[in-house]
Amino acid sequence: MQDSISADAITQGLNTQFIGRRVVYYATIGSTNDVAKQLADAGEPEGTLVIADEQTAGRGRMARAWLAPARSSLLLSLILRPPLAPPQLPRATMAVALGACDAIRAETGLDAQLKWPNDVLLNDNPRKNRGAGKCAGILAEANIVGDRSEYVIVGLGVNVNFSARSVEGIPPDATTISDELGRSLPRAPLAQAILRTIESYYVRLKRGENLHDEWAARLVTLHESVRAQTPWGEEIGVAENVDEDGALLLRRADGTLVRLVAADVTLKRET
Ligand code: BT5
Repeated sequence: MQDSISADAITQGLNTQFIGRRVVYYATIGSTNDVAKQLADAGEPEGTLVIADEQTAGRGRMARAWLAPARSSLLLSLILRPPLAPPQLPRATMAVALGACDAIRAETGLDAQLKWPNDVLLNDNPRKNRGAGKCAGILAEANIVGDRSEYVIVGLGVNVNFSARSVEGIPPDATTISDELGRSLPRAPLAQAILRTIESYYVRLKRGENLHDEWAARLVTLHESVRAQTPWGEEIGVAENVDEDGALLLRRADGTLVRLVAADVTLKRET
C-alpha cells in the first residue's frame, strides 16, 4: 500500500492539546529533525510536528543512516520544550518511546516492546530463537544553552508498509509492521494514535510525574547479557537496571558497575 499522508490527514480529528496541532509536511526532505530544529530556533512552539513521506538524509544516532522507501513509513519529528535540566532530557524521549510502543501495540495488536535506549521491537522472542525485529527508532537532539535546554527535537522513524528484506542497507534484524502483520496499514491513523499516546505520556511528564517504571517495564534487554559499544571501547556485562534519567547500569564480570548514556552507545544481546 502506498497511501498518502498530508497535514490535513494528520490534524483532522486528532484532538490533541498541542502535539501535532500544527503539522509541517514534506513529500521529500533531507531530515525532518533538521527542519524541526530550524523551526524551533525560529521560536516555533512546543508540539509542532514535521513529517515527511521521504527523507534523502535520514539520520540515526551517531551519524548513522535511517533508510525508508518513499511513502512506506512514518518519518516525523516533534518540537518539545520540556521543563527539564539537560541531564534529565532523556525523560522526554521516554515519553515518545512509550507513546510509540503503546500506540503500535494498540493499532496492530502486535507485541511491541522497547530495546534500550529507544528502539521499538516487534515480536521479540529470544527463547524461541526468533530474532528481535526493530521496527522503529528514535533520534533526540537537544539545544542546550548553559545549564538549560531550549528545546529538544525528538525524531521517530517507524517502518510501516514495506518489506525490510527488500531494502539494501537495512540490517537483517529489522522488521516492519506489514512484515509482521502480513498486510499493510494506513499510515495517517497510525500517526494520529502515536501522537495522541505520546501526548498523554508527555503531559504527565510535564506535571512532574516520572515515567521511568513504565518505560523500564517495556525494555527487553533488562537483566540480559549485553555487549555495548562505547566511546572508550566495548563493554560486556549484564544490563542490571536503568536509572531515573534513562542511563543503563551495566554489571561487568569483575563486579563493577558502569553507567552508559544513550547518546554514545550501541547495544547488542550477547549471543
Ligand atoms: C535510530 O538510530 O534508531 C534513530 C532513527 C531515527 C529516525 C528518524 S526518521 C525521522 C527523524 N529524522 C531523521 O533524520 N531521523 C529521525 P540508531 O539506533 O542509531 O539506529 C540506526 C541504525 O539502524 C543504522 O545504522 C542501521 O543499521 C539501522 N537502520 C537503518 N534504517 C533502518 C530501518 N528502516 N529499520 C531498522 N533499522 C534501520
